[in-house]
Amino acid sequence: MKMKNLIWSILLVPILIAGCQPAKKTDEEKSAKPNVVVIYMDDLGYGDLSSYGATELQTPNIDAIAEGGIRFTNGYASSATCTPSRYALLTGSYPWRNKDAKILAGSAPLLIGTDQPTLPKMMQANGYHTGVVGKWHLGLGDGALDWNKHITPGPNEVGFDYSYIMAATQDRVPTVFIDNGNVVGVDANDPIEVSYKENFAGQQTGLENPELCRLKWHHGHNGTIVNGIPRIGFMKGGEKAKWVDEEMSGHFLKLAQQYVRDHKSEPFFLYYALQQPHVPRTPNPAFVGKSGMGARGDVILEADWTIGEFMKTMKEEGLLENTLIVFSSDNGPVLNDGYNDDAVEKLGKHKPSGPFRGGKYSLFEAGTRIPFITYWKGKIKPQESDVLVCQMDLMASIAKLIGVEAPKTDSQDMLSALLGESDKGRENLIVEANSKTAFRKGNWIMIPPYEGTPILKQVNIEIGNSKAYQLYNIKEDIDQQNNLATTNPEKLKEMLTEFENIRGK
Ligand code: NG6
Ligand code: CA
Repeated sequence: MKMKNLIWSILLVPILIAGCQPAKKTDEEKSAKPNVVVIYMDDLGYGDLSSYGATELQTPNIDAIAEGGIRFTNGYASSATCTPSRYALLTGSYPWRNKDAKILAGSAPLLIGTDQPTLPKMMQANGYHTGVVGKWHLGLGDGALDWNKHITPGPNEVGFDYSYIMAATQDRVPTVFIDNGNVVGVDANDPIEVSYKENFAGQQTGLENPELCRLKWHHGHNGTIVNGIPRIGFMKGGEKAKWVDEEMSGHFLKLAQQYVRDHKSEPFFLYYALQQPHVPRTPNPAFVGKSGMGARGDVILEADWTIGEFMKTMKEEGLLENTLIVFSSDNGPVLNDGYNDDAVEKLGKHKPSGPFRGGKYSLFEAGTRIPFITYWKGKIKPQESDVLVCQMDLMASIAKLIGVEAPKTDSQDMLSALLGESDKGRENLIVEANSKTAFRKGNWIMIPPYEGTPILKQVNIEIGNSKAYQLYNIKEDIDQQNNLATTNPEKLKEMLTEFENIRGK
């Protein structure tokens, strides 16, 4: 070998070796693809956190996220119930555009079309690993669902590489976990059957055997008894697959932590959907009695602790500086949602709805105005923001964050507001409750006339129905007591016209 070639070879070797090894990510490359974690609660009200004004409950771990990030005071879920809010969060579409986006039975087919754009699909296509842990409630399968076989389509067909879920809610059958489409603990000798129409011969129900229930049903919830708790719907078999309610929170936590550890070296999107404080409220024994407010308070404290543990893992893995964390809830609060669990009796001075009127199921503010926090260590400056934002906007905002074009949906890019770099939010928003809609623009809220009961008696919540138009100035009249529809007809007309332009007549 000539001297010159030898020198070249010596020079080239380290370059070639370096070329074969996976390149270590520079800080710049890392921040170009920050991780995104959505921590999503179920039925947590605006007033349920001490960082949102609660005085009777202390939620230090969620408060720490709020104190280190942005505490939004005008943050909305798109709906006053679970399924439609989650639909909007994951698809960026107003749920009222899809007539099936209502509270789903545990056996309902998948609500999101497999050809529909979704937030996780968008991330997947741009090099992210995507995962969901926790409550799903967006339907599974395509109609003929066999719980004993691989279940598809489901989360894995609409954008999630990894899914570990409960099908619907903690109060609905089947009371089993589903790991990437397969029921955990499924047993061919004890097949699972599920029906929302009729009971299976010989199966005990809350209706016929109330004496077997450790938690008494108040309305609904009188189907199959699992772990002493009567549920919505009927289920047979699957003994080994049934979850232990008191262990659910810890179980989801471990999986969320494991997900983060497994995917820390690649960009990831985690949708961590906790089940608290939805019914049945089944605190782990470590939290029983801790709130003095009964099971509803106890499970909020448990969720707060759980989120603290999750945040510890994020910190230990060095991920906080490179992750946008969004914390929110799918709809407003409810006390008695079908079980006699002392939520009403032990409430004391606590105000789950905060200063707002209504609650879960309501077109009034407390139905959809929920805690909404963004956190990103070192990137987001701690602050409070009164900018109007909706969970539906995460899709377009995250598209901006990761530098891709967002699919065309109702989702609007609010990234600057979510990072605290702008005070410009949505100009308007349509919120939804039980397929009825109301319109917010600026500080005004308009609720069109609706037939139906003004108060949902079973849960004791004003849901917003009235034969007259309702118009409120939410800034001056935070609890919606002064209907200005007749005194300010110009404003009403302006609101109505704009609402109908978006919603259609
Ligand atoms: C209702 C249930 C309620 C709750 C809700 C769904 C009855 C009488 N009430 O139908 O308990 O499960 O559905 O809540 O069955 S959500 O937060 O998932 O939307
Ligand atoms: Ca909910």
